[in-house]
Amino acid sequence: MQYRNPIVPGYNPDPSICRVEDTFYLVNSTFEFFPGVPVRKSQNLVNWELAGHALDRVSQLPLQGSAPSSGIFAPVIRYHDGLYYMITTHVNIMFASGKTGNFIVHAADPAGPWSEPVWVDQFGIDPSLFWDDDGRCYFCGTGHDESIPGQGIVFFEVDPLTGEILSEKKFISHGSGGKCPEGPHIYKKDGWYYLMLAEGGTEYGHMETIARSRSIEGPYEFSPHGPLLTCRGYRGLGPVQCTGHADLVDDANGNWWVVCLGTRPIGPMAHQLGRETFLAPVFWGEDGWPRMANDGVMKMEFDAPLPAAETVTPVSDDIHIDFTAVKDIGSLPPECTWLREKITENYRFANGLVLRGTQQKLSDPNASPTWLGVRQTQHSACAEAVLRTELAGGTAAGITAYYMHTHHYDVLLTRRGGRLLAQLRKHLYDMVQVTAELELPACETVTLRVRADRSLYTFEAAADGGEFITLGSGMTAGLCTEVTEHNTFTGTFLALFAEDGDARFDRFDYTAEWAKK
Ligand code: 6LW
Repeated sequence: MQYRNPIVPGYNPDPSICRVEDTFYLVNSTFEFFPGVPVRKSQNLVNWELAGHALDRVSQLPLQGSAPSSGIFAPVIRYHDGLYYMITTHVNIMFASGKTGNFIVHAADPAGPWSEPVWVDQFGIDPSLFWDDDGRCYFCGTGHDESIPGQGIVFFEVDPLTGEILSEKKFISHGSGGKCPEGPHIYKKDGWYYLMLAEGGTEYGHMETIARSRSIEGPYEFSPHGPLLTCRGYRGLGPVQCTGHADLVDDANGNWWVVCLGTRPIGPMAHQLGRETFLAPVFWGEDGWPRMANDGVMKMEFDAPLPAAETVTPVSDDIHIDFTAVKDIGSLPPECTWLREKITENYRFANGLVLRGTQQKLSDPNASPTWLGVRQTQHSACAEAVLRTELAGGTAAGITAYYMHTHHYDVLLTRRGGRLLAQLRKHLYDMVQVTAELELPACETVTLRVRADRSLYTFEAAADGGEFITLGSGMTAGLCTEVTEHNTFTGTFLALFAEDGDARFDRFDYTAEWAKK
């Protein structure tokens, strides 16, 4: 059956997947955004329902003051003996403690509630769990090997309910030669232990390598076929780039699949949607090595034997919210996301969503502005918001196309000297400028609109549902990961915001259009 990639579009990196009977569960990293680690479920690997988040309260996920692209790095989801486990790294805690940021939460229901964290005393990222046939649970993740010195894959037995380390730490691999061996997972099949790694860094040299051993502690021998998947070298000519950080899963029909992160650049080495989750079929050769279809090169479409293919329905990323019908913050769609802290008193529901704008602004580093966003999932996308015009002087509120505090374009309403103004405000690096301003007639509501494509974000405003007037545009390139000052790992959101006073929103509509073939 034909299916399209990415299976989880928009900023959803570092995927991990497991299967329980006929249902698949998938998690992604979330960095400085709250709630953390979305848990999606599917029976056909194409239609994914956002069941909840593994980290949905501050006691699990303190993000105040987190730098861009810090917070929650790669997660892993596994199931054993009636419980779901999610292990990940809070890198702020890792660096602040100098000891560890690796923690495990567990749940009987993947939709939650998930437990409070238990910590595993290992400095490094990308932790993973593996249960052997005898029920013993093992941790593997990155670590610094003093003996080389360098980054390696550290391995030890662990109690997944307490985080207690139960055996001596060993380094079982240093990769096949790519930089940053990370994202390890252990699998067992036909008497072999397989160790799969991400190598090469999560950019354009990324690859997923696989090795095997008859002993779980190794030594591990790498596949003679080279990387299971990559877009480096001669494989790097397609529309999907940076593939790596993968996880393997089989379905109830005995077919195997790999999920991995990848990017859909708008042009050579520039992507703004973030690293997304892709799916490809995997086949096991007579020699016992797994091979990804299409010679390990990710495609936008595959024709493959999907599980429960009869349940596949058309995929839509659209989100429509009538805030006048929403009674409280808990009733918002699960895709709604906050930047760092979800300060609930700044989000009130009274015949619409009243955002209480504070002194924390979109352009402040490490801040928690009043901000409510959804991930942009396709290059062609549109976000509309209907605001009431009862703004106090100096308040600014509207929609932001937001990558991070130094890279965002905002279409907003404000008042100055009693005049109602629509503005286009752009922040790129240390340049912040209102590049367009339009005085609006007296009106009850204003609809702000952002239309995105591979080249531009176009910003418009319409009074009382009338004709849209274009304020201007911003280059899509300005919101790309590759142009940020430091290495970043996130993606573009379309978000409502308010600064310096209250703003009331009647509705928010996000629509996205899959690229034509
Ligand atoms: C992830 C690690 C990585 O934990 O980036 O570059 C981190 N490689 O695998 C964040 O995605």
